[in-house]
Amino acid sequence: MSQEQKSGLSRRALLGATAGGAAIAGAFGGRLALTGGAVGGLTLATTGAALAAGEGFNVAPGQLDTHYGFWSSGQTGEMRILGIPSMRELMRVPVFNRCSATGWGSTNESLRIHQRTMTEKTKKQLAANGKKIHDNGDLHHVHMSFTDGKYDGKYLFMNDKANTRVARVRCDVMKTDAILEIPNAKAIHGMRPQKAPNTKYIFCNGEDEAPLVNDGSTMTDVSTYVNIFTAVDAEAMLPAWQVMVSGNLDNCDADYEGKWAFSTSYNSEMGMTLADMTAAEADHVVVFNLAAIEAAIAAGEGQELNGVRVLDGRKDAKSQFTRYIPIPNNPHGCNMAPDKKHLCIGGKLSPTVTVLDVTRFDALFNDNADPMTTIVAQPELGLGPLHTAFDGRGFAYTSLFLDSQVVKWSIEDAIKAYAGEAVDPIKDKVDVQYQPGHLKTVMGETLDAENQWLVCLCKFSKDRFLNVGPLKPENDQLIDISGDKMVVVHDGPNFAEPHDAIAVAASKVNPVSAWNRQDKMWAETRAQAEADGVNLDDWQDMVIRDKDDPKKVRVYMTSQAPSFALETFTVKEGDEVTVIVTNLDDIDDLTHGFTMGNHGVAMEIGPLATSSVTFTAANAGVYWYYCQWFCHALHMEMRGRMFVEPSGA
Ligand code: CUK
Ligand code: CUA
Ligand code: CA
Repeated sequence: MSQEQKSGLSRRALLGATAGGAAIAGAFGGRLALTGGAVGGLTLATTGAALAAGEGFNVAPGQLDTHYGFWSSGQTGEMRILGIPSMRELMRVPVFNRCSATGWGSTNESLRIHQRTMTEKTKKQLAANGKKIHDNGDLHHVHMSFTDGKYDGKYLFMNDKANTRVARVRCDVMKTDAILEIPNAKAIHGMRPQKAPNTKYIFCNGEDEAPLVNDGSTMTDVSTYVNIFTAVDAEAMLPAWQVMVSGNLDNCDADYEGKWAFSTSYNSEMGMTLADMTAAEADHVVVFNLAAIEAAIAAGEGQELNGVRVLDGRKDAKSQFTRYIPIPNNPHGCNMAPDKKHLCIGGKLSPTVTVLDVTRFDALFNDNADPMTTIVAQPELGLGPLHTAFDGRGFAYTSLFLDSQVVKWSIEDAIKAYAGEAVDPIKDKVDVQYQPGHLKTVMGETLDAENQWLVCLCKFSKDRFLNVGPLKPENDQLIDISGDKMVVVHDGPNFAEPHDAIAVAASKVNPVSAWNRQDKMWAETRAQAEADGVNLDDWQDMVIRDKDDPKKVRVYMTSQAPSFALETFTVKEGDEVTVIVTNLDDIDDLTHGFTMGNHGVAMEIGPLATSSVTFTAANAGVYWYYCQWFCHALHMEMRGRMFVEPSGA
């Protein structure tokens, strides 16, 4: 047996243990071994068929893709833009991470966005560690803003599970323009925009349980723990309201009428150990009644905590804010179908997807109807169903983590089968490589669902690419779903760890090629320039020492290929230096950079943009600065010197 086969088998065994939990390890163990063998054997056959059928995905050099793919990056903390169907990576947009190329996380403009809503606790935590911002994030979900159930091309929203944040990216410039640290909640995981009538709210699931006032006064008494669902005002990027729930919160979605949000919970047990979290036969989906919540918020109900009004939607409170629908053990995915009616809940530890009819949710609140009456189907699809995607023909596609497959099934037939008719809802299964998490049809989370492509985001790639060491890439696969049979047509290696993606028709997204000089991104920098008597829209080559704080020096310079307006500038040892660069080139694709040698300072300045960065010049001497983005035949010559005079001088 080769080394690869050995490591593959041992990882499968490990997966069985971690994914299934102690209680079900035995049940999955036998099946897993079979799956491992089957997948290995089928790989070649699948690939062969794909190469023959996969014409449409091949986008020739110079040709443009038909769709944008907006990818999460998990623990890398950025957002990525891919082209579909080519699966070419087009751009990385730093969000929660620091970026060496663009200076995100070190420019003053990005630091302001990072610090806008930072809590005092976070500031204290960071300061104690000599930092100004968190430089990591765990970005699982990217979603676009909606108008009337369709993408409107305005914003992209994304979560940070690691540091309890939500961020927004502007689609006109594809830059992060707001980061919100959500108070009271812990670990924002599932996150979705309201679909209709438009994206007024971003719904955010707090996954981790903690005392509501988490100040150490109660720690081991789990009865004091809560989980919090947050609605964020999408325009202001501030919390609108919060609801305490029973159990924890995993994934969420919203309906197409603008009435409900809903979240899965895998820990209705409020267990603190794996055994406890998987102990109950059923967990639940929480349904949030937006009208009832808004009325209560308007009436000033609940309690104010850290600037947010918090309502009690826990089971014991018997409120009109929430209802709880039982779902088999530890559900995961929460996906609203574009038929406006059916909500699909991935079973994870159960081989089923539970289909809920959201038009029956009114009765849950108005008549206290039995929650089970909202369940209209529960097809058994395979092992480890996680997420479900939809096309425009009534088919659903569910990822089977443990089976390493995608299953195509008919929602209508699943409903018939649940009602007792002898019909098999499963239409096709295809092997994917390997262990899929999210999967996405093109436009499938909107009323414009299409029928051509499915992207399947596999957690492992194992033997699909050249070996790059113990850490392997993930594998995003493109599947042609236009025919009766699904065909895997492309492998796309990807770095840690894209959980989720959306695919958006190119016509919906219209980014600019040069910045607007009045852009709000550098509004504060502009205000400072005005106070310094500097016109940021004109040629600048000025060094200004602050009148009130003579340790502070501001260095203004324009950049125009291939030179900076300042070839030298002089400061004193110990000065706090702010360099403000405006790129006067308005030519397509002409980005400059500013890197100060040996100071850990680097940033991007896009066409007509202004960027600034602040550092302390701690050591006397000569330091070269240079443009780090290739801009001209004389790009190497685009450099200058900073003279740092000894402090005694
Ligand atoms: S979760 Cu990652 S595979 Cu964070 Cu969307 Cu399901
Ligand atoms: Cu400017 Cu390189
Ligand atoms: Ca559970």
